[in-house]
Amino acid sequence: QLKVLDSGKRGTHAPDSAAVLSTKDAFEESFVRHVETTLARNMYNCDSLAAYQAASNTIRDGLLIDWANTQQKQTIQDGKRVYYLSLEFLMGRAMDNALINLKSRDNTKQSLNELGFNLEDVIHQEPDAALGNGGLGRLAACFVDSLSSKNYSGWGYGLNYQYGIFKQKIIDGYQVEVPDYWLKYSNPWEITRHEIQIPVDFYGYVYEDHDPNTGIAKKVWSGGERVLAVAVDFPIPGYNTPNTNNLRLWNAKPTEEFDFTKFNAGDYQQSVGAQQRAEAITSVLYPNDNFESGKELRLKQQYFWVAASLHDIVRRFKKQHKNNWTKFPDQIAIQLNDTHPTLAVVELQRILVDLEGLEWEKAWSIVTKVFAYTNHTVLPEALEKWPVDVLGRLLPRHLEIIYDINFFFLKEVEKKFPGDRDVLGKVSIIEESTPKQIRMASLAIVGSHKVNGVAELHSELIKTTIFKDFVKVFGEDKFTNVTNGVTPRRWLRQANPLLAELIAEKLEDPEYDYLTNLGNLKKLEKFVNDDEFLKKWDSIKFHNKKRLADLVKEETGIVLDPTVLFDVQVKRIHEYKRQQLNIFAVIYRYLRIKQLLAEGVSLEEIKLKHYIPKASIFGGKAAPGYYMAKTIIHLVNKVGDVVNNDPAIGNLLKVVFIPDYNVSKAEIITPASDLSNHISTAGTEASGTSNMKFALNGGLVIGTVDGANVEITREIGEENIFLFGNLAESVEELRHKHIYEGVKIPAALGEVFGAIESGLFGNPDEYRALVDGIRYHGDYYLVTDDFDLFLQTHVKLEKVFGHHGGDANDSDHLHSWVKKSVLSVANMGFFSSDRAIDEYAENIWDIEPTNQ
Ligand code: Z16
Repeated sequence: QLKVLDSGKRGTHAPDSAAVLSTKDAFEESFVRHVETTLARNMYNCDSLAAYQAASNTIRDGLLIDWANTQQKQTIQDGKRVYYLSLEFLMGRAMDNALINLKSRDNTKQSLNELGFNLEDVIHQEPDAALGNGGLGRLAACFVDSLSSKNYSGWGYGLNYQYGIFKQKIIDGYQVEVPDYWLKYSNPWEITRHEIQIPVDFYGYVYEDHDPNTGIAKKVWSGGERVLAVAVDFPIPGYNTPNTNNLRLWNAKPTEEFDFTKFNAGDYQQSVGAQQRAEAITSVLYPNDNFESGKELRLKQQYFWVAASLHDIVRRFKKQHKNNWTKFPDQIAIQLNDTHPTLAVVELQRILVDLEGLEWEKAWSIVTKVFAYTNHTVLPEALEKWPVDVLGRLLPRHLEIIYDINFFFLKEVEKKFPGDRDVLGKVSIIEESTPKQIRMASLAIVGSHKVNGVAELHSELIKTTIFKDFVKVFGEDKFTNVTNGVTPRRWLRQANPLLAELIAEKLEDPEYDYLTNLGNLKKLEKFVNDDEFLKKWDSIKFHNKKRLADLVKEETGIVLDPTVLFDVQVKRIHEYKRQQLNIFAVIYRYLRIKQLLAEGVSLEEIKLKHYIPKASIFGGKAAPGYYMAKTIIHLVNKVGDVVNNDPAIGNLLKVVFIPDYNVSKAEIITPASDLSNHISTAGTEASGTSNMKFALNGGLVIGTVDGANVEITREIGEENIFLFGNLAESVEELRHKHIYEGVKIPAALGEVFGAIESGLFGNPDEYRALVDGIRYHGDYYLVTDDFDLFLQTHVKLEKVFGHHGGDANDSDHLHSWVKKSVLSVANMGFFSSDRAIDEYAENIWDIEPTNQ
């Protein structure tokens, strides 16, 4: 034990964020110090990138003190903490968000000005932290923001991928993937905890041993390969509170242990090389959204992350509460974000039984109290299953435990439904297929005390379809709903500062307290007949559209007229999300315009009588191995080439594909939409979260009766949204009909197919799979059933939009469209991720906010 003399200074702290960021002098002093010491540069030789690094290091310094104070406070209060286990955290940029949450944006802007920099330029230097694919990863990012902002004690646990989601380039209309090496310049927001290194084992074998004291037999796993998990922490500031939680992501590092047999055999190079391969585990994020490819490295990532996180959680518990295991579920809740972390259930059981010597039953009752599982999809191709032999080779002891869990579980099921082989087969964790597979969702359900879906419709669907047999076994109460939400700090205040400001003014809320009390938006309703207000509202949308037009010009060279209807669909490209439905309708519109022109109708007359001017704006990434999604991207780009270069069309129609859609681009695109598309085949989109972001920013929605669209409609009123399409309850029958009676192609869609096949958009063979999938292979996503309804809904909504969007003096537009926009925003309070987190806290985690 080292003796340290207490000089009376041990309680001293460096300045916290309030001290560093609330005065210009403090900020500037720290900034200059970071330029000169951290960066080893000087103020004469300081570009925007260096300024970004100096500024973020300054903010980071303050945050770390807030972080330390928070952790100390939380430890003393000794309340329950939630751990959110997610393989993806799609954080985006950190700097602007930190300044907003710390309420230090104005001071920092002025300080940077005095130093000769522009805050916006500096903010744009930061690369996105893109450690996620889409909705699931961004939800995790919104949730950690809400955990801090609502004063909960809650940590995120994930992986620190060296490469995030690939960057998308569009070359000749094709998607090309470029690696995203986001850590090129050192990352000021991450703190590597070199002292926290956790060994994680793989492979090896299991043998039986006896406890030397009791003589009781026990299983011992002797691993064959060891990798170290090193903790990398990201402080998560809350809005308007000192509460600062932690996001801990793991890096894989080789152990220092050495393969001496190889070394002694003179194979030094080989030996070092094998060690170095450990780092591959955390090198790259799997780029699939709603699809599981079943690769062994993915399973390795999952176990590495889960083992390190649980070891960390258990170590922290033991420091406070020794081996008082019955207290464990009172102190700790663990949320499984999808089935990716399901091995955590098995790992905790292994720790308690094999390492801590608890009896199986006692351990299992702790495990099932701790875990809860969120399901995010019903798509069969997204449900994780691991072949028994793959898992057994990588994790031999875990496979035994899974079999034991299944054995005890099926025994209970058998008691409840004696002799019902059918139910047993359906709920078994092991699927008796060739090869045998482990159903991760079944394991997650059996190991959890609550299972939730992410929107009402979805939560009902899982109870009646994929999990219906588990409802029979466990009863209804285990299955619940928590509708998703989004953080209004990033998705309103940060993305749309002008609208956020107008709202603050109207709510007489100069401190922007509504950002953590989003229900207050309701008060906007009373201004809905105030023309001055409506004009201001509309002019902010116009400003945001100009900002997007600038981005589009920069990225694609295409010039958009900001007065036309901006019709947006940005999200991962997937057949179930039906970007193909959208682009087919665009093609139809183009064909009709061409036909009218050919009949001698003038452009002006077409605008007045047939089609209002609009820009169709697409964006999103396709998984690199998803051929059909890539075909859709290609078609959108080729349609754009034809339409945008047709001099007869003018501004009547433009088609844009924005490359590399990501969080920071979403912050520009979302506030600029007049209309956004959420048009998945009914029953396929679990929730959707961009629908919430668009509506919160005053964009109207065209959507199917799917996911959270249903609840958005309930909140904002059906007169303020454009719903269309067949309902989820009809899908099965329609699919059946397609197969047994053939697919009927509506006339309008037939014309579109004809144009594609004529070669109007290049070699028709390129689109063969897309068209034939509909014509000859059953039209699984019901494009034919919803196509005409989609067109009709457009006719209706375009009448409401009118001809002069963006013209503040068009009173028709103001009193129809803009009013709907205001009423949407006023009623979107429910969709704050703060509300979602409160529901998890109360109904699933049983935790209360900490005292601040
Ligand atoms: C994902 O992004 C989602 C589900 C899933 O199983 C896997 C991934 Cl990577 C999405 C859903 O598709 C979307 O509807 C939902 O809003 C989002 O998860 C968050 O719940």
